[in-house]
Amino acid sequence: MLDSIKDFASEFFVTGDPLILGAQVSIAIAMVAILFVLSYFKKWGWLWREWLTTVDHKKIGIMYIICSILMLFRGGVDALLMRLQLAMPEMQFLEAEHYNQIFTTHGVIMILFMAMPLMFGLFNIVVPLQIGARDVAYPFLNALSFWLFFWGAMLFNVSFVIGGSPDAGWLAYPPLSGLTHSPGVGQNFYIWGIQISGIGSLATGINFIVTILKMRAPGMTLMKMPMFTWSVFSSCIIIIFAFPILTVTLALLFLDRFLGTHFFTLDAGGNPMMYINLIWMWGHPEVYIVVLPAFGIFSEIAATFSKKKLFGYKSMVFAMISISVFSFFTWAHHFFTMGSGADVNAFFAVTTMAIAIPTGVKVFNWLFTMFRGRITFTTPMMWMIAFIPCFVIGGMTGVLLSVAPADFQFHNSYFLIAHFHQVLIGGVAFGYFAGLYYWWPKMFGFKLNEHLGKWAFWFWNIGFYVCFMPQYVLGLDGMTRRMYTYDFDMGWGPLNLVSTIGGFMMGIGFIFQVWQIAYSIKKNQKDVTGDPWNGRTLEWSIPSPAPLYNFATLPQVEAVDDWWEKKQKREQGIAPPPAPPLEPIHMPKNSGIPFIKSLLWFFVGFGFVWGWLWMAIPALIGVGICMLVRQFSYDTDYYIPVSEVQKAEAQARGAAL
Ligand code: HEM
Ligand SMILES: [Cu+2]
Repeated sequence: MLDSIKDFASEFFVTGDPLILGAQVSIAIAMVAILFVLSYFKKWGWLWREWLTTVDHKKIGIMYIICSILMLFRGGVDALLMRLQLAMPEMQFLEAEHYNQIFTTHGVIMILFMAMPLMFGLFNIVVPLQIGARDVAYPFLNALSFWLFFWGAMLFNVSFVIGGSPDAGWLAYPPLSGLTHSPGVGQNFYIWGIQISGIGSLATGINFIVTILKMRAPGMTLMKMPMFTWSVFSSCIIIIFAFPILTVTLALLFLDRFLGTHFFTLDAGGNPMMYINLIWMWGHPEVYIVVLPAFGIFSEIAATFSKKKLFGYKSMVFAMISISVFSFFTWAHHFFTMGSGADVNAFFAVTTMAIAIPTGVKVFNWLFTMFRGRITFTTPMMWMIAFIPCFVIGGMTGVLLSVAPADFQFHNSYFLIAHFHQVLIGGVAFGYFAGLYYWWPKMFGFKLNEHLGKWAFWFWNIGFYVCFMPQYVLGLDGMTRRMYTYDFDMGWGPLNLVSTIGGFMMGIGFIFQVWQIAYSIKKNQKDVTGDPWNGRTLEWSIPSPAPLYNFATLPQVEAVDDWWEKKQKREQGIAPPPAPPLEPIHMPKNSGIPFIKSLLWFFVGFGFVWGWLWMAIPALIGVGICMLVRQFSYDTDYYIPVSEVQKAEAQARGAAL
């Protein structure tokens, strides 16, 4: 009896490595500390009422952002561990298997559990405020999306201490990810973690498309929408077409592993290349899902801090939409080496190169927006300016990779690693950082400290080039990706050392950011204007942080950059039309169901990971019950009476004077 418990425990808990043991101990301590603090300060009720059951888009946005910063920390630690291992030839810091796990978790976490939630956080915080709405179209679904993401991410992360991490790369190609080559549970954690959070992402895509189409303030026609909202719209269009592919692909992979079907096996009629095609039909659009909103952020920032209208609004919209369509026709550039022949490769090479055209249009639009503008070098603007050369180099190396015959040389080399980090860090990460700095005062009512922000900026930026430029050379010298160590004789040592130093400089940049956040919270220099950057769009017309109902009366929109135009008119002495009388405001009620239902999904996933149907099936029934309960709840909304709106407005505006 005792022996079988011991056997089970040794399979269940990840053991052996001191790094993992250390992490296990610190996770346990952190959890106990959190439980203690919540109980000691009697905060459980507050946590449940204010956060776990909230359907307020602003709070959901904040929760997304907190999670993504934690995930950036974990993904970043993974990155630095790998860089340490590669710093010198024949290093013996990580073993091969451990290295494989780390690049897999790093890739998955950075893209799916860092970039995606940071993006959704910004969607949530900004879009309803920018379009003059009181919430998203489906607030309940929005909360469900968040909690599905949260518990999916938890399921993925728990593999670090329970069962073992996946190690077949961030896209889990079979046959490596199949049962024969990955018999452990790590790959199941991968499938279920991504699957659960992926359903949440799909729901968010639907939610924001409906929000943008149906909830805009009166007068805001499509062509008067702020550019960030356009970018969210085009990103969500991609989400609703791409995420179902991911769901199906992972489901088929799971069937192969769980029931022994042969969709992607090498024998019995299966074909692993089918998986690779399918996963990239999602995977390539996915990179545009995350980069388009960054383009939107940069457009807002370029206009605001150059004090000029965005140059070429229409061409920008056209470029965004054409990128979202084109992104579906380039997937095979990830495996030109598959052997599909010259015609197929030529098609995908040309479509890939074609995407450079709308992207180039955007770069010129940003440059012309800044041209002759009165530029102020705030931190968001600095990230914006640094992004342009970085993204241009990344884009150009991308065009090099798209030359199919040349790609036979570059494929899976460090040249590729340098290229995609250049667009993912220089485009996506820098973009979201800029957005976070820009909208932070709207979220919390105070700015982040600019001085510390500039330190963070320089460490990240210089570190970036020091880390990734040498990798282009290493790639051309023949160093391939996912290599856990290399011989002294290869001569790759010095450049790798430089690259590692750059990686750690970015780590210091991150520490500065955390310090900056902590410092600014402590200082709490209130922004009483609601419009600290002299902004152009509607979110800056209301107090910060926005009141529960966002807009006491819905704004009447007349122009692109409506708020800017209204301010101009006011300066010219033209009085704004009198505000319409206040009316009771219709709001959604909080609900515990999204949290509980997603937690049940976690148990469904955990059960299937281990093949424990006794856990998975009851949890699945629980999910069904949650759906029924929601189906028959009729008391889901309420009205805020005028007197309360008046009180809240007086308070917020009072603070604003
Ligand atoms: C903070 C600085 C970062 C550093 C130093 C870094 C470093 C690395 C390293 C060393 C690898 C493994 C290369 C290999 O052995 O094949 C890697 C892979 C990868 N990174 Fe990063 N990375 C960083 C940030 C990011 C970000 C922000 C993203 C995405 C938003 C990202 C996405 C990926 C992906 C998708 C892979 C491929 C994983 C795989 O091969 O399965 N990285 N990175
Ligand atoms: Cu691609």
